[in-house]
Amino acid sequence: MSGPISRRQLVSGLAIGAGGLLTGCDRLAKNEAFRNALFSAENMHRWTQRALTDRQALAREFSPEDMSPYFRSNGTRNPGTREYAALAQDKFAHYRLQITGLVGRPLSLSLAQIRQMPLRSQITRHDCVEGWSAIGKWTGVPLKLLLTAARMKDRARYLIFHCADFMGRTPYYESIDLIDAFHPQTIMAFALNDKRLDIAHGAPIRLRVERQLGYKHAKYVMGIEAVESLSGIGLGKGGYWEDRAGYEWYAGI
Ligand SMILES: Nc1nc2c(c(=O)[nH]1)N[C@H]1C(S)=C(S)[C@@H](COP(=O)(O)O)O[C@H]1N2
Ligand SMILES: [Mo]
Repeated sequence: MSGPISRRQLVSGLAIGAGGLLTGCDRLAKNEAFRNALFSAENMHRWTQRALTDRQALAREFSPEDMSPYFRSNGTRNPGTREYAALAQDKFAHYRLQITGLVGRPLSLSLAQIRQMPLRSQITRHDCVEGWSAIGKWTGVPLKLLLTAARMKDRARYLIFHCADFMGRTPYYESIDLIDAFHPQTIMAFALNDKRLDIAHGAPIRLRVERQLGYKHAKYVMGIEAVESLSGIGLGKGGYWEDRAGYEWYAGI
């Protein structure tokens, strides 16, 4: 049901489809009276304002004293493929982040190039569905700068993050919509707690999408692809865990 939202709609503040942001209300909406009141013209306006503001709100940021002494690692701790081992061996000097799909100018960026872009650091709490949290400082380039540099097309609705690791034979991947892609705290992070990202935490670069749960934060990102639809990618549900275990595609916290 999630309604895709274009960048143009976002910018002009018209980003509200019939579905998407109202998903949580399906059950209540079956009650006719409730539904009529809820979807009356004036309430619709209030609702949509509210839903949009909620999605664009910032995740809490912490101070250095709050940082966890130990930041767990979860899922893949080393992709273990020959390709990845070769990249890791020379400290990712030959790594290139590919930005492809619905873009006017596909990019292939080295870590040195990425580090020269305007950067952002944020101390945030990572929450894993498996029941643990950790507070850490992440540094990286805002995703929106990469998308602007690649001249993402108006037709794009989602960003796919292609990862270097496999679960069994299936590659890990994730996806987000444009609200999260342009969110100021959404960064491609190459440092954790002021050190180069280590292999366990997703070296050389990983997504931080601070309003969502841990599994959305793709590690070992090799490519970012702008697409119109999630169908045809993996099993079409927008992520490895969404495809295989029925995890929510939008894992808001
Ligand atoms: N490529 C990839 N990204 C991934 C995973 C993974 O197994 N492979 N695990 C996810 C899960 S469930 C969590 S909680 C976080 C863990 O990040 P960390 O290892 O840096 O703590 O990464 C997420 N991103
Ligand atoms: Mo997780």
